[in-house]
Amino acid sequence: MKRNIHLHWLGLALVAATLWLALALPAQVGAHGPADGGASRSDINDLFSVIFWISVPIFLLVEGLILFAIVRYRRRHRHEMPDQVEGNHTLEVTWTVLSFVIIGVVFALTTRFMMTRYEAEANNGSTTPDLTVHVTGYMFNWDYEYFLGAGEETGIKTTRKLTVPANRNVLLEITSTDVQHSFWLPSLAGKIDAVPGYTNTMWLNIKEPGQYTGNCAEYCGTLHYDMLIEVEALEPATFDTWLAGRMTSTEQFVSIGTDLDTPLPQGDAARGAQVFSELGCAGCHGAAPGAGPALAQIASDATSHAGASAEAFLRESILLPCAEQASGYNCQIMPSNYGEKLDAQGLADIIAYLLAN
Ligand code: HEC
Ligand SMILES: [Cu+2]
Repeated sequence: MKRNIHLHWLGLALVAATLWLALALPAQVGAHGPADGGASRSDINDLFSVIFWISVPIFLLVEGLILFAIVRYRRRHRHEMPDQVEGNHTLEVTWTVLSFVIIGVVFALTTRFMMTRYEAEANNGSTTPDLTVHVTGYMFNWDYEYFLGAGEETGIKTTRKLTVPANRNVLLEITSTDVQHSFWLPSLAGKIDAVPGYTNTMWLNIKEPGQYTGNCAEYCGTLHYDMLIEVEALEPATFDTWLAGRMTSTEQFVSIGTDLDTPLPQGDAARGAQVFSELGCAGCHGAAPGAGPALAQIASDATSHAGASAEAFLRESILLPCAEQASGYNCQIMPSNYGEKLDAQGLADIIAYLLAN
């Protein structure tokens, strides 16, 4: 009997500890909310606060009632049968109606925010963006394509890193080529889904130049954690210089495609390391075998490939992942469009980097 009482206290202590944890954690969630820098962060924060403060009393009430019921209606003696209460129409109708009212209010606030303030604030009253970026998510990286105004081609494309001007209206048109991803920039503008076959939009008007990071917020596969978003917000004038420079180099850009034969220029290993990281190769090819084989030994492996030179082997492995399968791996996992993102120089640089390892 004594032991049972101890167990009761232990149970109560557990419930109390769980409650405390549950109450303490939402504060942490708040700390991850939008911070300075973005267009609509304060709106998102306000919305979060409203919902949070509606939830707090409900949570306390429900958990309090549970505790009350546990204590008040517990079985006190072995043979005692506590009161069996069943049903209460007034209460049931009340909480059903109340829930609907609360959900209705939250729905209305959210819709109002999404329909009006979310877009209008970044838009600064004008309807055309200064820069439009097509954002494409795929397993497991992000591609960006830049347009002036609402859609004038620049030819500029980047992977993983998004470069934008601060204090200007930037419209992101977000989609996906495979599964559902979510474009999340917690310190700038919240998150929005990247859905195949559908385009979602997000406005940015970043007040402070600097580096911002985000991540894919929809679990999409093995390397979901590595779908980083790197945003670099430049002073408008610096951005214009960057843009002009990139446009000139893109004009001369000739993608290598699936060309396995034209001789490559001299590669530069240091630049190759940079391209390797920009294109997200490192996500699959780390120091240890991951989604793809580790490439630390690739120099000697590649040399031992009968018939082909190390360079030819690497070139083929990068441009046509499925041409020659590394055993134990699925070649479909490696994106097959690197030939579109690389020119002869870029490919030569990556190969130089891999061979220098
Ligand atoms: C999403 C994962 C993923 C990414 C990103 C990726 N790879 Fe791969 N890679 C693989 C897989 C899986 C294989 C093994 C299948 C095969 O041989 O095609 C592979 C194979 C290779 C091989 C041949 C290795 C061998 O031992 O045969 C090379 C070289 C290579 N990748 C280079 C690159 C480079 C360079 C990049 C970036 C431009 C890159 N990979 C990006 C997954 C990836
Ligand atoms: Cu993802």
